[in-house]
Amino acid sequence: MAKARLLMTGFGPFGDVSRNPSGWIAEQLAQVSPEDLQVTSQVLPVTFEDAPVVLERFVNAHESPAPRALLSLGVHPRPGFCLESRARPRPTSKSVDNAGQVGFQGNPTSIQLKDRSPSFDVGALHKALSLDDVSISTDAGGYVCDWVFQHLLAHGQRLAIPALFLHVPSFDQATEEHLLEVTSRVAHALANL
Ligand code: PCA
Repeated sequence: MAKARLLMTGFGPFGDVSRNPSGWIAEQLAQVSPEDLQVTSQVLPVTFEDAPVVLERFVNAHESPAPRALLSLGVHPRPGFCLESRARPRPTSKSVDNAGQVGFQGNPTSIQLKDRSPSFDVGALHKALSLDDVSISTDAGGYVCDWVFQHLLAHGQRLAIPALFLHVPSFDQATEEHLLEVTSRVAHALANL
């Protein structure tokens, strides 16, 4: 049987994160494609303007035949993993991105979002995963991850497939093995909804 295809993104370096685990995980899982999954990945730049553009190009290039799900990853400064359950309409963080911008400076986007939350029951997915250091978050941070999350949701809605944002801990807080293990479990659960 053909493997289920999942599109995964992570981010490159930014601020004081010189090695971003999210981009690393996405690249690793595309190489080893866990269990019955075929992961195709893309590393996004940490800029409000370019990240959604690179995301759109990536999804468009791989949307036929339709992937089973979309999963975006980003690092956060906390221990543990967060399944993000709500995206903000506009960035609110005061931190500059890699282009020196605070928030999105371009024209208002034409994103058509029916809902700012994933189309499936994140609570049920969380319960099914049953992993100690994975929790549900209602605040994706208001920075570039949050901004990408709403674009990701729009792609998921357009393609009628599940889309999810997962915040992962830094390399200081989790081993490489654990980062790969938890992310592949989430990817697997998402692709099998
Ligand atoms: N984390 C940042 C942006 C890129 C990343 O990996 C965030 O949480 O918004």
